[in-house]
Amino acid sequence: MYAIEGKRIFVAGHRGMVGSALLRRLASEDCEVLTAGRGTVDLRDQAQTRDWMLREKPDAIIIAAAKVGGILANDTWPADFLYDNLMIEANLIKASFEAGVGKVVFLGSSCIYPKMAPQPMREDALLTGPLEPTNEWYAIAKIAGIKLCQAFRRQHGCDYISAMPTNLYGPEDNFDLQSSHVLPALMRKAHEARKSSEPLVVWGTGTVRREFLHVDDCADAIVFLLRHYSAEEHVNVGCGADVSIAEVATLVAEIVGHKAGLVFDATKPDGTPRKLMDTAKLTALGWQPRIPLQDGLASTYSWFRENVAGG
Ligand code: GFB
Repeated sequence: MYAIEGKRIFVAGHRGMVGSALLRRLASEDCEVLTAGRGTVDLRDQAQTRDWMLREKPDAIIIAAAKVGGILANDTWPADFLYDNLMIEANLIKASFEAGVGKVVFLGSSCIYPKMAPQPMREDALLTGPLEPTNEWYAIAKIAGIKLCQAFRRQHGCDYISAMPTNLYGPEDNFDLQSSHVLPALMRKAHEARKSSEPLVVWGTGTVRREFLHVDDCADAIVFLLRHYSAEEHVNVGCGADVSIAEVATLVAEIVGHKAGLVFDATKPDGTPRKLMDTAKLTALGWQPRIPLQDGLASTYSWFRENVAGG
């Protein structure tokens, strides 16, 4: 439906895990990729964002720029997660309209759904119940982004769409133990403890379940939706299977070679009990993930060793 050949595509947030995966994915396409580092334009600043967009006039934009983090970061910095994300998306979506951008893909998160949404979570579960308290600030910003795309589509006929990825992992992830998501944290902790008899410390009870998708699969799905999807409702992006945190911690420990077992830190929050996406809509459009969890974790661990841990 939307030909990207010969187009100028702005990847907002190209230094992040998703943005850098989009650059890798788009490198094989016949399109020009535009990027803007933080030193060039602060996307939280309306005038800077508008000026840059009016000057560059991209044909399409993928909004991968966001303030992101794991459960503790979300819980600790609610103002940043709400304000920064509202500003980034509002500035980019309005500036896209003003600059005549032909297609916008806005990226959200599976935490937009109610804490107790029926599993697997369908797109129409949005706004049917209360959110998970640890990440409601981020979720509300992302829900506002979906609604802003829908509003511009309704009022002005803009081809703005939204994709909701599940929990992602892969190269360029944040491995900082306080602000990261679960997989990079477990990988780092297992790596650092692998030669000792120290158990791997897992936050929460380990019983909650998450669906993990490799970021290269996610980038592929986003480019697929950029090309093939144009409608008001957002689309879930996931792999359709979940694991418990204890199971995935065991898998990480095996991959890393950590053998001293797991211990659970109940002082840390569990968050949502389960977050499994219903991916029927994306599957019906013709997209499938390719990277099994075990392979994706093994290659991410190699990336971590080479790029973060120093061997
Ligand atoms: O990945 P994570 O931080 O985020 O945590 P959420 C997932 C689960 O893993 C929680 C547990 O139950 C954590 O308690 N966990 C175990 C750990 N060990 C660790 C650890 O060492 N570090 C971390 N971070 N978790 C985020 C949202 O929720 O997911 C965001 O806060 C966003 O808004 C993102 O939606 C995708 O899956 O709970």
